[in-house]
Order: sequence, then structure tokens, then C-alpha cells
Amino acid sequence: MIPPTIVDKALGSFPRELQTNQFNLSAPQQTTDVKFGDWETFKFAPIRESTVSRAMTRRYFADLDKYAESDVVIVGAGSSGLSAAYVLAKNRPELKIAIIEASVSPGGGCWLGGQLFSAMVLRKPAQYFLDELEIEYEDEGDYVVVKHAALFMSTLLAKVLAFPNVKLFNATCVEDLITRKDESGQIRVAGVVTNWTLVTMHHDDHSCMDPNTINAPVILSTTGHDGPFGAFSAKRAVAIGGLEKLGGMRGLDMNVAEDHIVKGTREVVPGLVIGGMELSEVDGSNRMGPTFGAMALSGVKAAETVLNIYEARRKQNEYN
Ligand code: AHZ
Repeated sequence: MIPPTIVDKALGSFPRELQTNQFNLSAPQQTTDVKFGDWETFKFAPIRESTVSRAMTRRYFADLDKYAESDVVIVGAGSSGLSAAYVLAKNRPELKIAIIEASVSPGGGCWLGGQLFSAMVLRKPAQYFLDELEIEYEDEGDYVVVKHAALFMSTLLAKVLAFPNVKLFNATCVEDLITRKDESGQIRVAGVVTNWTLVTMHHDDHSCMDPNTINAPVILSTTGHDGPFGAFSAKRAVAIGGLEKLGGMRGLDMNVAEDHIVKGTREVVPGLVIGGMELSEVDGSNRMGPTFGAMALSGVKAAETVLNIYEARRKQNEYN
């Protein structure tokens, strides 16, 4: 039995044989993984700085080129947008799906349950989506609890990003919609206008910097409720004449809000599907606060809606 030392106390229950002996120079050096061998002789493979630059930029610009014509653009990588991305990418591996997220960090409001609390509540039957993602939860009867919202978000995000037909452009803002008018004068959404988020934030105090564009037959907007960037497509749809007016999000009522958001998830303007909390601004639905089943299932329904309209919108979008 080795007597506990000050190092043991500092490292807690970490097995003594796996601790590196930086405080006890007389003891033999231990490593946790034979692959890395001896730290004294350890060395990374060589690299030149320009190689790192090219490894990033070559891929990024190839992606910009590839996704300039996307099949589906998802605006906003919160819980509803990423749930939709998962269903779409899994079921239709041939579709090119671009996700545009204004923030550097994707995930929207889904890294915490509510306020600063970790646990995430989802009302049944949203647990089926957790089963699909293989995320563990506690079953409390009418609802389930994931021990940390970040476990849900990081798992969902990891699975979405692993699909070869998905590209996430983060720190990038959708600042307008590409539109077409059909013979009857009806507006159709046919793509998005993007810029670096930092540029979008400084249009008022900086000289004009023109944006970039992505053409796509279907746009799914999940930019959340109104805020500095929220409800973007809903507000823009009113400004461009695609929607008459906004309903404006109402007060909190969990029972009413969750069903309303899922049922209301739909193509709001031709070519523009809206899901998640952005929809509360369109329809004047209640908010639900920290219960997330509706975000996941609105995402699932949004993905199905996109697939139902995709072929018709693709044909309209082909030559125009
Ligand atoms: O950064 C935004 C967030 O990650 C992003 N976004 C917003 N405008 C954008 C734009 N271009 C690109 N113009 C944009 N990205 O959209 C994401 C929205 O995520 P979210 O988590 O806010 O929306 P959600 O509808 O998926 O989930 C909302 C969950 C709820 S319910 C609720 C309440 O009832 O009070 N509050 C929240 C946060």
C-alpha cells in the first residue's frame, strides 16, 4: 500500500499508477497511453505555417463553391434547426444541406435547461428523438430529463456535423433572402444573402460591404424568437411582401405553446419553411420557456415539410 502524499490529495481518486510523477522525480515516468511513448523524446510531426493556412482555406473555399447552389439552407443552428438537419441529412444523403449560423458557437439557446440550470426537460413523446440520437434520460412519467442540455446539444451537433452532405458556416449571418416573383405576382424565396456576422453587425457604422449569396429551392428558417438576430426571416418576409404581418410571440404557456409550434411548422412563404420559436413570431403563439420537446419535434416536422415541397420548388428554381 503506497502512503498518500500531497500529490495524491491534489489528484483525488485518479489511479496512482496513472499519475505522471512531476512532483516525484525519483519515481519512474508513467504515461497513460503507449501511443505517445516517452514525453522526454516526444515531438509533433513538422509543419509549416502556410500549410495550416492552406489546409483551412482550400477546404473552406471549396465548400463555398460547392454550397453556392445548395438543396436546402437551414438558417440558425439552434435545437430546432439542428434537429431538422439531422433528419434531413440522414434520410436524404444526396441533398446538399448548408447551415448558416450567426454565432461562432452553434447550439442557440440549448446549452442550458433554463436560467442557469443544467437539466433539460422534454415532454413525451419527444423521448423518441432522444432514443434515435442514443441520448440517455430519466423517465419521469409524462416527461423525461436529460442530465445536461449540453449533452443533448453536443450529441446532436456531433451527429449532424458528421454527415458528409452537411456544411456548417458559422460566424456567418443571413442578412437577406433571395426572392423571385411568379406570374401571379406571388413572392417565392429562392436562396439567402450572407455576410460575416461581424460585418452584418456593423452596417450602420462602417462603409458598405456587399454580401455573398447561396441559391437553394428551399430555405428552412429557425432563427428563434425576436432578438438582435432572432425571427430574421419572419421579419424579412413581412418587409418583402411575402407575409402580411407578424403575430408577435405571446406570454408563456407550456401546454399551449409546444403543441402550437409543432403543429404550425410549415411552409410560410413559397420556398420558406419556418420552425422552432421563430414561428411564435409569425403566428402569435405562446412561448414555452425551458421545455424542449417542441424544438426537437418542430425540427422533425420541418424536415418532413422540406422534403414534401422540395421537388416542386426545385423545378421552379431550376431556370430562375
Ligand atoms: O444565433 C442564432 C441561434 O443560434 C441563429 N440566428 C438568428 N438569426 C440568424 C441569422 N443568420 C444566421 N440572421 C441566425 N443565424 O439562430 C439560432 C436560433 O436558435 P434558438 O435556440 O434561439 O432557436 P430555436 O427556435 O431552435 O430554440 C428556441 C428555444 C427557446 S424557447 C424559449 C422561450 O419560450 O422563451 N426561448 C428559447 C431560446
